Amino acid sequence: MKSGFVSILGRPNVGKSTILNGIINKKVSIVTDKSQTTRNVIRGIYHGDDVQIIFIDTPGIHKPHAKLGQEMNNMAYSTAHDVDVNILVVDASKSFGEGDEYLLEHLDIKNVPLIIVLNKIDEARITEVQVLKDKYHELLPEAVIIETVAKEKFNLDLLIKTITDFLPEGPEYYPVDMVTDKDEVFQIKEIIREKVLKILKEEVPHSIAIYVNNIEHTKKEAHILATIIVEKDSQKGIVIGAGAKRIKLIGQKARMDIERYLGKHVYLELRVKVQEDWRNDEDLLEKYGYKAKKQQ
Ligand SMILES: Nc1nc2c(ncn2[C@@H]2O[C@H](COP(=O)(O)OP(=O)(O)OP(=O)(O)O)[C@@H](O)[C@H]2O)c(=O)[nH]1
Ligand SMILES: [Mg+2]
Repeated sequence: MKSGFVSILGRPNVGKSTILNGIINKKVSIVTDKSQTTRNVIRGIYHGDDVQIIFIDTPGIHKPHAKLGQEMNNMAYSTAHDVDVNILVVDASKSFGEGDEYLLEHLDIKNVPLIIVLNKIDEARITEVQVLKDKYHELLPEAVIIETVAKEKFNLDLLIKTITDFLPEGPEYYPVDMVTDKDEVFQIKEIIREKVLKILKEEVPHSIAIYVNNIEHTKKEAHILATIIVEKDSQKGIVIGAGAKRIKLIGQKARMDIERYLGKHVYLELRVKVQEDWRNDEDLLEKYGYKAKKQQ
């Protein structure tokens, strides 16, 4: 059988996690319309006919403003070397700019076969796609270029086929029933964070982290206590909302998804806590699971 590791790289919000979920056919990585949704390295395992591909979803590479952002970039950079194939995902509806230059300057993808995925072609003009193709062909002449609409799974089958052609003969690294390397606590944290990202606007989502204090399982139920960490008092008020309406909505939406994920009834209690400037605090970054070296 063929098998190997594939890193999914790119700027924030280009559709990396959507590609992973589309290929795995299961939501292993959260997706929102906000930049910097993914904050960790997340493995998703594709089990095909005589092929196993371990995809590594990564945080979007961006010019960092806090230590958290640096750690997120480092997670992405560090996955690009020890893989069999790199996928560089590009938003085809946007023209090539500073953010793309920043990525190419900082990311070392020279020595590994590269597939450039021009995603969101549903939102791009044919002429714009051609300009991007010419640009990437000039910059990275060895790379294979594929156009996709990840949201509709368009051309993801072609992407799998193209990756498989690059892969060596290898072992089955993961058992067939395993689709991700992330555990229950991680998935629960991410479900809650996704709801916060979706319900809150602009700056606040970047300032939050989720901490799962406790999970108690019985056969039919799970009792979960989790804390939404914010950076400032003012953000605490925003998360809670007038008459606690917003936190209730976050809790309701998260509970429904966690119930689907665990397959049992869930009681979810959410608290909000201010932890000033946690995004620049090494110890707190580690506590909340955002230190690059801890991901390896
Ligand atoms: N129109 C269109 N939207 C897409 C497509 N693929 C993904 N999206 C949307 O783009 C947004 C970002 O998708 P994500 O998968 O979270 O992007 P990401 O690259 O993982 O983002 P980060 O985790 O922040 O780095 C979401 O709103 C998706 O629904 C596509 O092919 N077409
Ligand atoms: Mg993502």
